[in-house]
Amino acid sequence: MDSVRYDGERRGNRVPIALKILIAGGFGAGKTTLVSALSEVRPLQTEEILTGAGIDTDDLSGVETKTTTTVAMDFGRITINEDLQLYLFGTPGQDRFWFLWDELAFGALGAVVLADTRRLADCFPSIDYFEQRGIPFVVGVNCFDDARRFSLEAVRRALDLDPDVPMVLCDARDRQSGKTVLISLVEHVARHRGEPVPTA
Ligand SMILES: Nc1nc2c(ncn2[C@@H]2O[C@H](COP(=O)(O)OP(=O)(O)OP(=O)(O)O)[C@@H](O)[C@H]2O)c(=O)[nH]1
Ligand SMILES: [Mg+2]
Repeated sequence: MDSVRYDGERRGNRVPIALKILIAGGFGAGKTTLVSALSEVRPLQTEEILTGAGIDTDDLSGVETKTTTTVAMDFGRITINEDLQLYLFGTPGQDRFWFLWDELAFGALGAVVLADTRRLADCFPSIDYFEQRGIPFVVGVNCFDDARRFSLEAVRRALDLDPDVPMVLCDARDRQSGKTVLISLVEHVARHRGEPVPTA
């Protein structure tokens, strides 16, 4: 979280700082939906149709109505002010795309792990990934209409999360709800780095 940059030709033009944030979580947890809801530009998506060919690898239990899946990444952008932009990268949800993760995570400020309480275990690999690399993250519990409601404390216990990892209930379809998740991430990153927590 740096100050302003200027362009290389020293014309004094301000170049906004771009911070990279990952939106991760298990298969079908709502990553693509969240990036789309938050992005001010038409999001880049890499959705492919789920076909019978994936029957042995794609576990659709709990998300039976899902028809597509991300096969590379999602990309979206948010302008905070003239000096700061957030670049959002949604990860693919399925294990067979793990080879992309190191590229996507390179230089990331932090991450949102979306959890779907119908398939909570699916977000363990994302949590492990960020914990092992010391990348600060928050957990957004995406409240699907047909999912049983659990308290955040119950979800925290089930995920065996450190007490300092923020958790937020959210609706990935809703921009305002998504912003609340991002704000909690930015505040968490600031605390993690020992920097002053930004105020809205
Ligand atoms: N009711 C409800 N549906 C949601 C919510 N978030 C996502 N969905 C729906 O759930 C389905 C899966 O969402 P995606 O955003 O594709 O999930 P994903 O995590 O990107 O999936 P993969 O990339 O395949 O891992 C879509 O049909 C969404 O419309 C939510 O908060 N509530
Ligand atoms: Mg997706």
